[in-house]
Amino acid sequence: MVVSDTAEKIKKMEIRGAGRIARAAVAALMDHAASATARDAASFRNEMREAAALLQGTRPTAVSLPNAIHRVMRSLEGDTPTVQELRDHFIVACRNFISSSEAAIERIGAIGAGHIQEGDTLLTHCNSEAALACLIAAQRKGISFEVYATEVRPGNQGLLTLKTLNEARIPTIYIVDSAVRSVMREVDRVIVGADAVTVNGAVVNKIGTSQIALAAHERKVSMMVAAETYKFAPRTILGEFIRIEERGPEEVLPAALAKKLPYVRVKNPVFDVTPPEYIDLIVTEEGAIPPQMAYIILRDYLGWSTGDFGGNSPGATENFDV
Ligand code: RUB
Repeated sequence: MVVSDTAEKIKKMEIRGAGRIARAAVAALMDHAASATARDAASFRNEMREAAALLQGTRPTAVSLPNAIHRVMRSLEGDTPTVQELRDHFIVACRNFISSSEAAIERIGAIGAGHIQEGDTLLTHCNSEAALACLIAAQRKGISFEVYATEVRPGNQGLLTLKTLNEARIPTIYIVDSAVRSVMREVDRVIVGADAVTVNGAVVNKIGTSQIALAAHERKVSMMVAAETYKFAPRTILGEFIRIEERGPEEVLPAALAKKLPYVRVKNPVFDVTPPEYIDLIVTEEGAIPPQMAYIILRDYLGWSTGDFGGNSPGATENFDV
């Protein structure tokens, strides 16, 4: 697909969910590389940088997006004599990213299923393919359980979750977001995905996740997060915050109605931050870890350290210098 089309789809949330956004961006870069017209390596790199910047500017919160782009853009580093070689190298990197991302979901499903027990009642929020992979893998293992799925105002991503759970024949109860605390006494564990995981183990996910975590904490219900390691945010090592996306007011209040309410203003943050104290486990493709181990994932599995961020270093997630 053309890069600008993919960028538009991500912006409009026709392509959504942190993992899908990352794979779609990399697939678009791969197509772009295949059809790039540049005649020399330097112009090819420039063309790819421009495309990468366009994609990266689409949604600010999902760290999977800059991390994925950074990973494939890194393959353009070094001395490669011809455009064709550079292109081939880049396309292989893109294919590798996409297949490793898919494999990560499968592995997370297998690990997460090990934490779901016969007769459990789970609760999930938004639409996370990593969280759903755990539920589907548990179902395939023959474990019987039921799931509360939230509506997810204002985007209604809960409907996508219902569809997937129904297709997998998993008994599901649909609730409005504000019913979470009322049903929490019947819940054994909460399972959600992540758009970003910070170095101290805080999880950024769909708005409402932190309220769910609070309600779970109050009732000592286990809070599990399913997240591929490329959702861990390297720049939080420096104390940098994850930017929380705010979307337009019309997603919450129709414009025609808003016009009649001149004293009313809408605030529409679409993600929130759950502190590590309210999270029991983060299930990654490298294993299930307590949130306090997030730094170990960044340092030992992903190879980041504070020294990677100086000046023009390739460590900067928004830096396409190659
Ligand atoms: C999606 C959302 C999902 C995470 C994880 O928000 O918050 O829980 O992205 O999803 P939006 P996945 O609909 O605004 O993109 O596990 O599929 O990466």
